[in-house]
Amino acid sequence: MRVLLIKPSLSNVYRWGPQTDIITPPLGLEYIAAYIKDIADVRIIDGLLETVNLKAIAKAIEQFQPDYVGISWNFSSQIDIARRIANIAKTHGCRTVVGGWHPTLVPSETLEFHSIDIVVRGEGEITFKELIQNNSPIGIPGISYKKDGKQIHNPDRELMNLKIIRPPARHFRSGAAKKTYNFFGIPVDCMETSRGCPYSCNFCCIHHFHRKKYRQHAIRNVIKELHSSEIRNRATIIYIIDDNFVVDPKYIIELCNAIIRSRINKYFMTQVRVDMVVNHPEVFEKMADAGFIYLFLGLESFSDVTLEKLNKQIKFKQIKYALKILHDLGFFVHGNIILGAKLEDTKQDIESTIEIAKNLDIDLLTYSLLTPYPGTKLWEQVLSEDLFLTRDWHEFTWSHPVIKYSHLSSDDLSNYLTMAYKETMSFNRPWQGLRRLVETRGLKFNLLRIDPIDIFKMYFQLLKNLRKILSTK
Ligand code: B12
Ligand code: SF4
Repeated sequence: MRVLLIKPSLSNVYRWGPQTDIITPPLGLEYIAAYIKDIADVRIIDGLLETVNLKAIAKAIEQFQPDYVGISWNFSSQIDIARRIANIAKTHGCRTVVGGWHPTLVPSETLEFHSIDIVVRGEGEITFKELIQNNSPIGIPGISYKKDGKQIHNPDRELMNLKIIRPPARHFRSGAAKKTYNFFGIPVDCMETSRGCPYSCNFCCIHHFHRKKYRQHAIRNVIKELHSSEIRNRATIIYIIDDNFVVDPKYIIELCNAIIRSRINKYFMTQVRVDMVVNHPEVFEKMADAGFIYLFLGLESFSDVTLEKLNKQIKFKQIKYALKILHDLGFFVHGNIILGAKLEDTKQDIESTIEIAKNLDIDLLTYSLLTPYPGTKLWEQVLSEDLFLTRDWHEFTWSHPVIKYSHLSSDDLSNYLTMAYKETMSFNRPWQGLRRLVETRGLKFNLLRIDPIDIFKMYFQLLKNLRKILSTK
């Protein structure tokens, strides 16, 4: 059995902001590959690589002649590219399977497309393995498929026990891929230590995907993975992709102690919540000691009323306090703001957000527009109040307006998005971050882990990218 796994390009994903310079490995497909490598001849094509386009994909399918083509469709706005790949695979007689966040959110709609045979809902490791083993979708939990023109949705699969999950099969990466994965110019690898999140922000589709459950990997397995040759020999910075890294302070302190004890000497970045910083500063101190340098925080809004409407369970006062704690610990802090986060927002609300952003002591701020996904409270509200401007997934990029507001037009929102970047992206911010990284934790402390050339390279890339954005918008 031959299986080709494809991660489509991000051609229609969020094009704003410096994070477009982050090119990360196809971790989801590498997890899947780990489960089928013993029962199938597997290859992975990563559409993020410069050399990969639809022609190259068609050629690879022609040469490899896979029985199954599996497409990873995480961003809803990848609809065109995901469908075009499925079309190519179908013309070569392959069975097409799509998995990832988008098909999991809307399996029926996904199956309506003529070139898609099977949808794997939720985590794909065991479901896809069983599909390949049985060479049939019948009776396999977690699968939706078509039979005689009718859709069949098998029951959900139980969530996996992450304590015994196999590590991702990173060895499927090509030489070009190894050279490509970078975070602002620094070799990066991705890892996962948990899945899910216990919070319920009203715009976030995580509950639909992970069914309100939060699960952790075994610490000894995380450490083993960090010591694997693919990570040890190539990556300088490890991006822990967990949606919410600090949920269980005890686990994080144990994990950080294990990282320190095992002398991994890598830098780390991840995503965390403001309230955890404020309530558990000791965890963040330990993270700094373990090599965490870059933290992403979903700030979403500076208005307590809006934060409450989003069910974010944080306050503006906590945002400011969290920034101080993190800066005192030497972290580089990246925050994201949702413009128009409240459906009643006025021009004045957005202008005041931009004013506050200008004066906020943070190293990098990015912005997005409120975007609803099925399975969220926001989706239900926008649907019931008939507020969708479009239901075309192509537009669900977080940078296109997709909702009707009472006091804001689509042009207003697009203009404010441009304005927010232009007015608040200051070159001083990342430089301050660099100074802090060097001064606060001490140059010696940081140099233990990273080549100084790398850190300057990272900042240079960050600034170059900011300049590019500012000059083109
Ligand atoms: C890391 C990450 C990023 C990184 C890298 C993204 C990239 N280049 O791929 C960065 C920071 C750049 C990023 C940015 C954004 N992201 Co993001 N990101 C993630 C995150 C946290 C982890 C992805 C990951 O590696 N997961 C780990 C692997 C193991 O899981 P997986 O890929 O989902 O694969 C599993 C299953 O989905 C399934 N599966 C997946 N593919 C396939 C294929 C087959 C054949 C099968 C059988 C199964 C299968 O099986 C796998 C194993 O269980 C996810 C949320 C999440 N927890 O997954 C959001 C997520 C994908 N991001 C999201 C969004 C919205 C964005 C932004 C638009 C946000 C913004 N406002 O800026 C931007 C887009 C910018 C861009 N140009 O990429 C949304 C997408 C929602 C949607 N429906 O479109 C998600 C789901 C977060 C959320 N809860 O809303 N992101
Ligand atoms: S936005 Fe973050 S904190 Fe809120 S539910 Fe999603 S992952 Fe959890």
